[in-house]
Amino acid sequence: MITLHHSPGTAGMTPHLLLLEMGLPHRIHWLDTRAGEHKSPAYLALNPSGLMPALVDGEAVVFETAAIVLHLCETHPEAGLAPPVGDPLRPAFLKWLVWLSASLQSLVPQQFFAERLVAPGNAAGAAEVRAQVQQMIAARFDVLEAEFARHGGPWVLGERFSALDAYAFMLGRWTRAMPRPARTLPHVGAFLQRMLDRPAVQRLFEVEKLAQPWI
Ligand SMILES: N[C@@H](CCC(=O)N[C@@H](CS)C(=O)NCC(=O)O)C(=O)O
Repeated sequence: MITLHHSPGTAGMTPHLLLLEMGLPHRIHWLDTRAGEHKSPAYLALNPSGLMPALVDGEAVVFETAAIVLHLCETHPEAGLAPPVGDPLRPAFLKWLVWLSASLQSLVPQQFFAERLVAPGNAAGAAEVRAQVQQMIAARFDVLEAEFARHGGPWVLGERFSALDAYAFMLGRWTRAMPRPARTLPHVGAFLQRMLDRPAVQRLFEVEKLAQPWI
């Protein structure tokens, strides 16, 4: 049985959505973040960074969202959520997977927790960092918008639905309260709406008990 260690609405949404899309039996261990469970010795034994998510699949313990995505896609190729090695779309899949993680997701905590990047009590500095990072995130979404405009397809890879769509959906959702939400972009906004129609996404919101607005 696969166990996903997760907290509603956080980065584990991507693997959670993939588990639902793939129809894989799994259980979720909801981390009690208010009690600091993600910093507890038991959780640090799974993810020494004390960050969510972590996935336990038999003997395998996987942390980092992108690594979990790859693990699920590679151990369940029958789900068809990643182009296999040799497929002409494989390089694009790898490129966008790493881009979503390294070039986009990595910016988001910096705007949610801008206080961590300045000296204690420097509220003005934190506000400045937050505003700058929000602009950087908006610029990264412009890159994704341009990719959708270039290929003209409904999904990140064009005509093929893939695990990238789960990841891009979560990141787009995270901008919903930022000055320039991803939903306001013509192509990315339409993509986010399209994702909301998927039964697995509806189930995701139900299981995670997330309130509107969803994107
Ligand atoms: N690169 C990591 C980032 C994970 C991450 O930052 N998770 C956040 C929730 S979205 C977290 O655990 N935050 C708790 C903290 O910063 O203490 C991944 O993709 O798994």
